[in-house]
Amino acid sequence: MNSEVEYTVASSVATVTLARPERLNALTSTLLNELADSIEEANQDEAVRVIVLTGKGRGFCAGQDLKTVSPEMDHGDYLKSYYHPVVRALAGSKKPIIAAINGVAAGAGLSLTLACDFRIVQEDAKLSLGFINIGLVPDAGAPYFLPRLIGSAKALELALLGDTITGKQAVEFQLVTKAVAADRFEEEVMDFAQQLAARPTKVIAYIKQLQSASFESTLDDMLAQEIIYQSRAGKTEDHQRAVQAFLEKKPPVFTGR
Ligand code: T3D
Repeated sequence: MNSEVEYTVASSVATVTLARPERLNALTSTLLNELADSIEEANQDEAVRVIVLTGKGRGFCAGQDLKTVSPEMDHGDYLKSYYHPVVRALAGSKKPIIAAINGVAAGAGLSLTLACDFRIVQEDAKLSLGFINIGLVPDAGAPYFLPRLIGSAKALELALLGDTITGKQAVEFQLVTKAVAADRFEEEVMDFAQQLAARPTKVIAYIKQLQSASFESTLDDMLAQEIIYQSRAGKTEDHQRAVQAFLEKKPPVFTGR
């Protein structure tokens, strides 16, 4: 049973909630272990077609719990043991993951959202990479994901200045999928999740795997990869039924098989 992460499944959506609201869901080793396990559990569960990652209370996540950091600890070892399994679980998830950023996201809290597929943020949420403000380099996958998401110049701006931007400004940075008013936030996140859940789940996994291979591959590599994944997609029940539905002039119904 988890103590710092809540996990629920409803209507094909697994909601994974960082649950230390009294500390703005600041990250501990326990929380990070539970988070990696929850993402794994959602991936194993056939009833789950979409994962939503969010925070309990008024914030999403304030980054590493600075009350647990000591001069004796080796930050590199800590990253390897606790953060990297989470980053790998998020980035390697076969199911699409939406980071529902319900308030402040700072430091590694923001980094973790970058490993997700979509980021929906509250308009007035405050986002900050912030590592530089405490004399650390960005981590938890941010140096990998951020330049890929928003380009080198903007990534360096956020990393070196450590400025706080609002959810609305994050849209201009192309850092997030969309910004939503606080009073419509939960509804919009769930609508978005349901739209994704109604799509061909296996094919979504193939698209994610193909795209993640892209930046490290040559054209020939990618042409070889698309042969493999399109061959798999073509054998799915969802593809075959969708073609049939098209021919019968009906809307497709995807079951994720
Ligand atoms: O080993 C490693 O590799 C370490 C990895 C590090 C990765 C990182 O994430 S480094 C970045 C760490 N995070 C920060 O530097 C952010 C620190 N927090 C803040 O700057 C502010 O709290 C926020 C901007 C996030 C929010 O401000 P505000 O005014 O909305 O809330 P607050 O009053 O500052 O915080 C509320 C409570 O949460 C407060 O506790 P209290 O005083 O009511 O008992 C505050 O101390 C606590 N809190 C907030 N952030 C953290 C925290 N406690 C521990 N660690 C935190 N990161």
